[in-house]
Amino acid sequence: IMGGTSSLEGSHPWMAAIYIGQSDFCGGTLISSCWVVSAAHCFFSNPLKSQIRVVLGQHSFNTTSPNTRTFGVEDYIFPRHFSVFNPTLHDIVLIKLKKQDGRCVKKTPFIRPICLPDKSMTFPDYYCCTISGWGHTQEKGMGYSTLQEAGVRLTPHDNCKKPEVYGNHVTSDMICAGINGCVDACQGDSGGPLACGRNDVSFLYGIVSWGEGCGRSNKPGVYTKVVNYIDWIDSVIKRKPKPSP
Ligand code: 4AZ
Repeated sequence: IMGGTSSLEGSHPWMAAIYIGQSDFCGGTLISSCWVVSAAHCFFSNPLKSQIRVVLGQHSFNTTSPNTRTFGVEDYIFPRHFSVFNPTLHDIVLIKLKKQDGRCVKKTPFIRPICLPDKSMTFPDYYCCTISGWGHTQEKGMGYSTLQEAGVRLTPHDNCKKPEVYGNHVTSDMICAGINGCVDACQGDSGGPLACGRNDVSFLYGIVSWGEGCGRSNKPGVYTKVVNYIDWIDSVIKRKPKPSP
């Protein structure tokens, strides 16, 4: 995260740290007792499940504490249309945690799922949402040890689709955020949440996906638009879908 600040421990209790193989890392978000969502592009090399660890309740990078719980991965599932040849499209993956003594997550003050929006939920242009992660704090920088957070404003879609911004690379399955550079997600933040609040409740509105560099002016961060995938998420995690109006 560029332009952020260190978070207070426990202030992003849905934040997951996902360690893949020997050296890959991504963020993720806990959405129910056994399921974490992240970015599909983090998994596009089809890593062995046995080589993946999901840490919840983590504050400092690569550091366990009495507040952390570490899970193995039972499975990970891409949406039907995800393709490794175009990994910025449909950049969402569902990760099923392995149970430990018959359950996955036991809620604690440091570990609890975020709310999923319903599929008709929208937030207005320029609305201020929150990103968090352990990724680079400069485009040519390093990861940060304590979980960083920052406020970013939602970029109007027409603006993000301008030729001098991203043109047709940005689709209706994406949300842009970050208006004038400086504050942005960066390498290592991929898969983590863009959380937007309503009435003091945080909703998972986007997933850190891509962008040209980090914090460049006219190059906002691009996020997977979670509301477009709610039916798919419901079907995979067998959550009861809300009756549509
Ligand atoms: C990355 O490489 C990455 N500025 C993630 C987010 C952004 C750029 C790059 C957005 O994972």
